[in-house]
Amino acid sequence: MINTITTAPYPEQKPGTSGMRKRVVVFQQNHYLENYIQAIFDSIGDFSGQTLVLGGDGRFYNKEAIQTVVKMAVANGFGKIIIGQNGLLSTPAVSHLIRKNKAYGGLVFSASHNPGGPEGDFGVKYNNGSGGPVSETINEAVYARTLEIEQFKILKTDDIDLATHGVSDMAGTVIEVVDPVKDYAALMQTLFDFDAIRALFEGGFTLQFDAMHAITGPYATLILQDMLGAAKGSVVNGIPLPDFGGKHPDPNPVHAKALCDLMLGDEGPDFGAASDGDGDRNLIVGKNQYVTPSDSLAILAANAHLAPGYKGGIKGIARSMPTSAAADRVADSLGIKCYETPTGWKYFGNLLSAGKISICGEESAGTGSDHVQEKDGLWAVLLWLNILAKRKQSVVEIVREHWQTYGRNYYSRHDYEAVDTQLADDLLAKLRAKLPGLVGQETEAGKITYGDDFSYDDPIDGSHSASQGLRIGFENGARIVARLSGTGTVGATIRLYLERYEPRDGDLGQETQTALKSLIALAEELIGVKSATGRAGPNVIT
Ligand code: VG1
Ligand code: CO
Repeated sequence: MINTITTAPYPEQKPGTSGMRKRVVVFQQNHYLENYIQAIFDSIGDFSGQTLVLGGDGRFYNKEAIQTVVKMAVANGFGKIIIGQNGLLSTPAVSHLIRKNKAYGGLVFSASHNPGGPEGDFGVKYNNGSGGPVSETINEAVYARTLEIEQFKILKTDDIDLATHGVSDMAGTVIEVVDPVKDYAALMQTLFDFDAIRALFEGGFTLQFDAMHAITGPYATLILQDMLGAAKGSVVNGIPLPDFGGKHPDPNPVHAKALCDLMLGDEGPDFGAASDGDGDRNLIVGKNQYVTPSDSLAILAANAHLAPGYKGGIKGIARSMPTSAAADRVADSLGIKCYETPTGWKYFGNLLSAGKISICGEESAGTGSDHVQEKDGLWAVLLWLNILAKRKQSVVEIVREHWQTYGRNYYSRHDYEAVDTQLADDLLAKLRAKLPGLVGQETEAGKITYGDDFSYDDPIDGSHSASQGLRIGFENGARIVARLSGTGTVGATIRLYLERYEPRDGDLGQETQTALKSLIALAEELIGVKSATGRAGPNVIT
């Protein structure tokens, strides 16, 4: 029986950079999840009889959310619902299942790299039929709907069995529980030279993949160990846990410190990698060589033709604005275009669909291609392995050679987390006001040539996105970028992005923070995050 239940709006259900993220306790409020899901269903057009994909990263509240949303999706008229077994699906796997099954869309239950558990975060993101996150316009429509919602629809019925594969019926809607990994693994086989990677492992190449007790455990175990022959035990923290073992499933040198430490010195494996809560991010680290995500994007783009899926070359590249310009240099040398978009994967969607780009990425450890419409952590790891297998060089050799060819973009991001929201807004407002006056100034970091608030006009649909980050650019290619995070759940996170370009005849071997010293000092002088917050430094440096 379909119930129409009366409800009242929650005023703050605003989607951020990547869906809506809140504390679990917020989601557990009466009808909170139901309101948001109904607001989505009310804003995405006519899906009656169509297919919906559902899955999440296994964090606390994932299964409860799925049980509720299945009943709502049935009551709202979907014809078929595809769900990952035990409610599990990585973000890229959701994207693939939407595309493969020509679904109307899909819902991902995750707060990505944010911690989980009863005290942690939960999130919901809706992806459309192309498999990618919906545009800002739809997000705004969903938000507007949350403010006026009065009722939601739900079927009154028993919970479904999420543990067993198979097809069942719920009030005329087909419910299919699928293996979360199988279709995704088959897609990877079409893109990469599995024989070459298998031969690499047979030759004694070693790897450690840290799944951080998040969603990629089962994917990495099947693909890397069972299909490609990496030694048993190469995948660590491979069992998804509702609280990720109490840690942040954020693959960066701070939260994946154990892996990064292991890679220092000569005793560790040849290759290290990690992924985040929902499996869309990647950390790449070679023996004694951390690869910045911006460099990784550039290196993958320059070498993609070595993998069967990209053997004809790539059509174009895109990177988010704060991501270093390393990829631009590769695009130049390939004679293709590099697009600069605002932060967030949704801005790549139109370029991917229109066939303008094949590869895209962000400084926040996200890289992906037109194989799905999401960033894809394991995809990046497999492309790296494919390149290593073909080039028969180590990570450090490949990175150094890349810098010799293209020059080096020294790059770092400094995050100040849980800053008072008003204070953070004020600091950025003050900087915004200063920007025009900075142009033409000579500083220790070089001459400032522009200062603006980044805005973006989508080349495909013409939509305009304003206020996407404050930029200060220098004659020598250096940049300081400041923006507020749109994924945090406590106060504001100020992100400072620092970049300096050293041409190939320059000194390419400096330590990153040292190379960026004058930019770091100038950023503090201009923005004053440390002095205003009274902090000694950033919480996280990547
Ligand atoms: C962060 C990253 C951004 C990424 C987003 C979602 O957003 O900076 O590059 O797309 O997270 O990633 P923000 O607004 O906090 O800077 V994930 O792995 O959460 O889907
Ligand atoms: Co993620």
